Amino acid sequence: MAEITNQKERIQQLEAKAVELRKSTIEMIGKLGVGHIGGCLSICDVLSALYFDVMKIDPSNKDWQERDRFILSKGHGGPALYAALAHRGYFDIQLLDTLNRSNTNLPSHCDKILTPGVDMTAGSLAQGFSAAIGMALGAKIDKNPCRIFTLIGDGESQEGQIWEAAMLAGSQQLDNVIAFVDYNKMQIDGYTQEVNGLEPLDLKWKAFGWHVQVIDGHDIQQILDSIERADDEKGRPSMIILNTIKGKGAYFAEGLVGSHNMPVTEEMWKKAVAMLDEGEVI
Ligand SMILES: Cc1ncc(C[n+]2csc(CCOP(=O)(O)OP(=O)(O)O)c2C)c(N)n1
Ligand SMILES: [Mg+2]
Repeated sequence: MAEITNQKERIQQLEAKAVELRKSTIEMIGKLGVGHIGGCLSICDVLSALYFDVMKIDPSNKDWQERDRFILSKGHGGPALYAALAHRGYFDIQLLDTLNRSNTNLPSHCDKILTPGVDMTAGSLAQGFSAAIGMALGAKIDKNPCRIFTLIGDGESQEGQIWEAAMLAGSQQLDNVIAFVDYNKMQIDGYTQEVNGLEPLDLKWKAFGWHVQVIDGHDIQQILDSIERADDEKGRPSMIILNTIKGKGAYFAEGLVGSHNMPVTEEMWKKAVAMLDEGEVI
């Protein structure tokens, strides 16, 4: 009974964290006036699970060799990652107000030299994923027990470079990789299925030698369970396909292709944050 209560509390805390990450992301982009809000809000739940539960990390020792890594290959999701890093204690939350301004440590796309806690520079789609697979191979050679988590977009999945790296990870049996696709069904120009369809996405990853799971990317319990199963899987890398909603949690962005990189006014961000504060589900 106590175990069930603890698990319920654990999930509730991570759900609450995800709301905090969404609020910070909306506020950060809103204060700047424009940004990739759609693709940031679709990944807040997985970021909450990773940074506040799953990953073996230590913000006070950010260069710890055996730490787990997270590579946000869709680097335009930087603001959501910055929210997670700030709330996890890598830097002052006030710094979020400097997003993408001159001399900032928080550029719109991730930069590992500038931002404490960022494990790889990204922004040119698919390069982060290749780097993640290279890191995993390096960790195996070094006998470093760390895990490499990485996240790609669904539009990003159309890049040939993704599949080169996928093939290598499968053939090298890199079971220290746990990857996610943010399957929000939308990319910069429209619906992914119309631009260059990915289906059957699960079978494609399986064919490349990966263990594959398909889950609701906004359900913390499913995210935790799928990572646990991925951890248990030996001899092959793991892909977790997250069914998500672009712009999740912001009334002006949710489910809209136009939320890819959109202007956000003060009125919009304040109303959206207030709605999240009041627990209003849209
Ligand atoms: C190599 C490369 N080509 C094009 C772009 C421009 N670009 C940035 S985001 C994006 C769409 C990505 O879509 P998706 O992966 O679905 O991410 P989401 O917007 O859903 O977060 C494009 C084409 C880029 N950053 N890198
Ligand atoms: Mg997408």
